[in-house]
Amino acid sequence: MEGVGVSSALQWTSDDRLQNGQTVTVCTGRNVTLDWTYDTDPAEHLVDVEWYYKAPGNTTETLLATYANQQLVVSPTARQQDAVFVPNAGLRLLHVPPDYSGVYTVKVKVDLHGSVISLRRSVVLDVSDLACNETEYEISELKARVQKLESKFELFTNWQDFSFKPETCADVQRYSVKNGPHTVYMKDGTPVSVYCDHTTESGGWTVIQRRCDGSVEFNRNWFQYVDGFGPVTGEFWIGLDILHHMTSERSFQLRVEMADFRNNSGFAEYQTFSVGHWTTGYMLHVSGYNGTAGDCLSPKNNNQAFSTPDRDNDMATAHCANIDKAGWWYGYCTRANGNAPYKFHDGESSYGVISWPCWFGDHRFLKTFEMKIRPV
Ligand SMILES: [Ca+2]
Repeated sequence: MEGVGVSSALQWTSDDRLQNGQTVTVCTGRNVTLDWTYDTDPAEHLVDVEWYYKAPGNTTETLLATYANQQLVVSPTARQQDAVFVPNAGLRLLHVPPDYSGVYTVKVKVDLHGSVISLRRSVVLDVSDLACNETEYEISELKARVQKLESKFELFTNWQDFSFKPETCADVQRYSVKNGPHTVYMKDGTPVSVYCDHTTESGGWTVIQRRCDGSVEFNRNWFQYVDGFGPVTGEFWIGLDILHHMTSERSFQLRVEMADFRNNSGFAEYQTFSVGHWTTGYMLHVSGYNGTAGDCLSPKNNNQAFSTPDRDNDMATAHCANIDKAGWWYGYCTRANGNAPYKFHDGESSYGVISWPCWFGDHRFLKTFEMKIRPV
């Protein structure tokens, strides 16, 4: 006995993808998959699967293929030689010509306790003309162009692989405004990891020094101050050698930012900033003050060589860097120094702490201190 099935066991699982009687449009020469699948109950036994084709305006169905006893037999009368029959129970047509248009039907028969139940599903295939093909072609061309642009953009954002080599954070700002570590390159091609501040005053700042939590020892020798130390995301000194190379290529401005333990913050900006060659003792050149914290740098530190606790290049009889336990451009032992030992609480001292006495006229401990530069 055969009936058109209302079997609770036989379920078409592809209904959400391909509705019975649905029209599927495909461009000439393309592939199309009519993706039916079915699911049988363990009590059911698959009898066979048959695929049919009916040309438009025709009432006769042509058998394309049969699957039974785990064997697929493609009908010799079927001209759909470019078809792939999937036993469960899809049909894939390759490089369809226009006369592949028509109704495609799959019929599945199962035996349930001696009763044969069959279920049919049909799809109307509409093979479109060449214009559609051209549109498809244009779309695929556009997709290819987008892919190319995407890969270029990826290269651009991973600029280590790109020919553009930024020399400062102002160059980095051309393609990334993300605050944080970035690699820049010295003129000789040496890569240097720096911290970029793209938030303050239009950004583009290369941070050259930071104090914020006392986590890094700044009582260091000459060569350590020359090479730099500390992580750029925390407390660090960028290094005199890098400072010299960077600031000798272009004109730079300097911004010094600070905050105390009493919730005050201030800044000192200098329109010109450069660090000399090592033969000058990495001499500081700074001028053109503007800011809220007072000019604590240009009057006494301009044109001074750098000194460290193990190297006295200052003008004083005393060894200022040794007293302060910090490297700085000392002239006489002035007390404005961002590299002196960090204090973890509010207070005042006449020497030996990070301070900027021009700000409030006292030697209060500073909670944070940051120096950054950018090309003018
Ligand atoms: Ca001295």
